[in-house]
Amino acid sequence: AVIKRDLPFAIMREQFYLCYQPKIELGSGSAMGVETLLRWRHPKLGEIPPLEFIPLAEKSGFIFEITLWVLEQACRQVKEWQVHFPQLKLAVNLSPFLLNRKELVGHVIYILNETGFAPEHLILEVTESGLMENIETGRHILTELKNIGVQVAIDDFGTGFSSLAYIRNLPVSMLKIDRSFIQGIVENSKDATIVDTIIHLAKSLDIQVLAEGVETNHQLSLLQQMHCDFAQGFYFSKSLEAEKLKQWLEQYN
Ligand code: G
Ligand code: G
Ligand code: NA
Ligand code: MN
Repeated sequence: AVIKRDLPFAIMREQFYLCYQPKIELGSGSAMGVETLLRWRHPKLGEIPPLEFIPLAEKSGFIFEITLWVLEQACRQVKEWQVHFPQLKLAVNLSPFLLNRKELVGHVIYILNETGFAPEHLILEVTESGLMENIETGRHILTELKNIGVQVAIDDFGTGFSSLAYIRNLPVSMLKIDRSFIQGIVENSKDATIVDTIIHLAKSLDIQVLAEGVETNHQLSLLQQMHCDFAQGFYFSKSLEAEKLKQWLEQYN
């Protein structure tokens, strides 16, 4: 109840902050970009996980304001990092509830202009299940985003009952294979087959593919053998606060 009561004030009271997790290009081994993840530090309750407050924000509609806040902050931050790491892309999670907000694209354009962030360096991540539930309006917004140069990635791919035949007709530039499949690829040959198949099909559709939740060297080498394009996970780094992430970039590259 406190969470619900205080959520609408969290931006104004400066209780939100962002963490960033790096994404690695497996071919070159270099950092391709970062995914930003929202954190809420409540003065009484401490750290409140997004899984607790994002659903509330979605119900109340406050997710719209939160997402724009995240986008603006992260664009400013990554723009700073791009001075030293010009290739760096920024990925922001987009709640499926926003796929039917027609004003969204106008706000995205406004924030890109205001921060001077290149649209080609922005990736918006939409979960597979969220997209499938809002397929018609989703298609419309994704097309508009593509037209302004923003990339769209399908998050948690493999969990949402879509087919690649469906994805083929959406303006999507990357699939993020859900970490539940990556977890098992070393021990479980079925998981390995699923991952290998997703990678092959994505490539044949000219869509980039990223493995989520990579935790071990063994998983990484399998993914390299499968010619996966990108990876993300604790093996490289957990999500870090801005200052720490900057240090990570400096040491990694
Ligand atoms: O890193 P973490 O435990 O915080 O992420 C938990 C979940 O919260 C993930 O599914 C992630 O996509 C989601 N999440 C984190 N930040 C945001 C955000 O800014 N917007 C939305 N919609 N979801 C987010
Ligand atoms: O749904 P989304 O992919 O946006 O969620 C990001 C979530 O995945 C965050 O909670 C983040 O902490 C978690 N995460 C990122 N990398 C790893 C990993 O290597 N292993 C595990 N178990 N979780 C991870
Ligand atoms: Na994500
Ligand atoms: Mn995911």
